[in-house]
Amino acid sequence: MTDTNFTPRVFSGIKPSGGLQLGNYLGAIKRFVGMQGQMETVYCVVDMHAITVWQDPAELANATREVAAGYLAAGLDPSKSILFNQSQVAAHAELGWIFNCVARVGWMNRMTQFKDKAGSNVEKQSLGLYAYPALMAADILLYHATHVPVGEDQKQHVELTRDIAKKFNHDYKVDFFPKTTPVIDGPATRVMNLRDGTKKMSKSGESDMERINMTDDADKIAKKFKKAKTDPEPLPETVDGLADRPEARNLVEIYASLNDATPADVINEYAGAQWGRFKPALADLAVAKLAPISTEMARYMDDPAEIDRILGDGAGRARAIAEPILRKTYDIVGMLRS
Ligand code: AQP
Repeated sequence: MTDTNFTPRVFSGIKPSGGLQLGNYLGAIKRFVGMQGQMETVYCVVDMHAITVWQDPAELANATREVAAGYLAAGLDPSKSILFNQSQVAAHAELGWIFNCVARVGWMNRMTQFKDKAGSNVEKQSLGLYAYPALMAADILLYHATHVPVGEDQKQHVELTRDIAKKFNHDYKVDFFPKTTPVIDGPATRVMNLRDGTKKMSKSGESDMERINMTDDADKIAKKFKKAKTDPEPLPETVDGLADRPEARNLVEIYASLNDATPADVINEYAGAQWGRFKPALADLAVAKLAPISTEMARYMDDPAEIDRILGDGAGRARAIAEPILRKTYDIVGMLRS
């Protein structure tokens, strides 16, 4: 439920841990653009989150620009939204430390994304990967954000943000941080891996064939959808028929999201269709929707100085909101400042 004691404000981010993939676009960026103009919107390239796993320093700045180019190419307008990269606003790290001291180890131990990413190799992971949901809470609460559009995989972290805000308010007897609402809507809040419909599509997944990159050309997109794993059955007559068919459901949901439709609309059009008919139609639709964005991304990437200027300007506007909130937090906690 939305916290009506606070002015509505949106915050969300994407980490530059590789090139953008279709899940980032449908589950996040496309929805970020949709919220622009409805309330104040603050969007971040969360480079401090990216280094929770190793990032080549020679690549990181470029990957940061590429996520920014993806935002801009998809329609984020820097005159309507604040757009910046996280490491340019030091208050994120400062509030992140305070929240490390509010969050409980037991809460962090329940974070399923850490378990998925660490696998059986927990001891070798960075402390940052384990603590990252507390930094994410700081990213959000530093702006007193009331709404956070994310994909389904981030729901647990936004719920943790609410728990951190609640404990801070309770421990210090204040009503300072809002209860943030995760905004998870539309048909593609969990885009799945094209080779395994039980795993999420990711930037850092092992095989390039399992994801659509925002920079893939038409041939690659067609090839990846053609080779996408499916079961042998044709598309069902009703959406209920997708229930136990993860790969089929994923392709229908991608089609629906790209076409601003619902899975039921897609099934109405393609009921009983064989994959030989549906997959080329999906590839054509994806190319029609993604090609203008990737062309625009390339145009932005040809002018890195302009991207840096936009991020620098956004960082200044972000600091103007964040720093007073951080100062007030220090006062509440009792930090002496001379
Ligand atoms: N497959 C997905 N379907 C829907 N939404 C997705 N998001 C990511 N993958 C999907 C959403 O994109 C936003 C930014 O995510 P992120 O880059 O900060 O972290 P992530 O979720 O860990 O993304 P990746 O692509 O899986 O990165 P790697 O492989 O580096 O960990 C979030 O809103 C997320 O929900």
